[in-house]
Amino acid sequence: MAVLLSTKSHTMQDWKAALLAVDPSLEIRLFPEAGDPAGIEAAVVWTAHDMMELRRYPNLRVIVSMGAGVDHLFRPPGPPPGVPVARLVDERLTQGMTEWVLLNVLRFHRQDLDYRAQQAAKVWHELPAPETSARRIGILGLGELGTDAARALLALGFPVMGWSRRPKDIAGVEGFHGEDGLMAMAAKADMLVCLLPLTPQTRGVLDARLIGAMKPGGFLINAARGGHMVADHVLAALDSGHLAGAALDVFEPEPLPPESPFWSHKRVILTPHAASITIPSSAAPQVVENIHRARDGRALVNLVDFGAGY
Ligand code: NDP
Ligand code: OXD
Repeated sequence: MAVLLSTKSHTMQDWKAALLAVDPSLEIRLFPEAGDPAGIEAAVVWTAHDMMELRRYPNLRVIVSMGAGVDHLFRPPGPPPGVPVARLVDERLTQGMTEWVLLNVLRFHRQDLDYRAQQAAKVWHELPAPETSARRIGILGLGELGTDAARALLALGFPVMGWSRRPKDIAGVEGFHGEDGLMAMAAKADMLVCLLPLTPQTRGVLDARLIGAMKPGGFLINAARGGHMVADHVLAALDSGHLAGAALDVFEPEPLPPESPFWSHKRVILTPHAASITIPSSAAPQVVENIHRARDGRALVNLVDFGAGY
């Protein structure tokens, strides 16, 4: 039985090598050359893959996402009925995200947008010293990524709040949940950081209502999914100055079209869905573990909860 691998062409060979380094006995087929559909037992896929295709494989036992997010797999028609889906929880992916969050929190906290503008205009002018203990950060999503970012920000001395679906108790983090909790957190936040999965419940959460609940002059940081953000609302808040800046890694659609105003907005820091990139050699052991578990009928690790959608 074989493993189907489907990802961006430039990472396909790296993934194949990484999986074979863990288990040299795997037969790996590179999409679209899947061969006999009945011979496929596992599919390791990233966004480009069409779920309709996977319905043609009668012996498929598991689908593994090459990333932490699985929203793309749940777009209609969704995974084939009865086939479990696993996602990645990976130390290096988490570390990469925490670095990206820290980079942007510190960039805004240390008035870097203003200092860059002053540099461009050759202005020598000292701005008031920022106070770390007074810059309150609210994190939407306290999962693998949100919790790690929260701990790193706490270690730097920022007051940290977090919003999750279920109540959570993380030392030093003021917890919120539910719709009221989100608005209460936003009202206290100087910066909001979105690290939520994209589900029907979280789509569009970064909208005028949420941003309007923040104090004027706040910052928005989104590394989750473009679908969390109502783009026009974020742009309007940046243009009015209610938001003093935004660091955005994810968009809908991707790649971001050249005509998007985000590209040239002076208060926007933009990266091309690169906040944290999966490193195949780091992720491969858990992917192979899940292939073995599915083959033996054992419980999967990092199993996606279809009911919750993440
Ligand atoms: P987890 O599943 O570990 O955590 C998700 C968190 O979001 C949990 O705290 C969960 O609450 C919370 N949540 C889910 N739904 C809701 C809701 N309706 N209301 C409030 N809170 C909710 O995910 P990860 O931390 O591993 O990843 C988060 C996302 O980051 C991924 O789904 C992906 O989209 C994105 N990502 C982006 C990358 C990039 O490079 N830009 C790289 C990697 C990931 P609870 O704790 O109660 O379950
Ligand atoms: C992920 C991503 O979900 O890269 O891992 O966005």
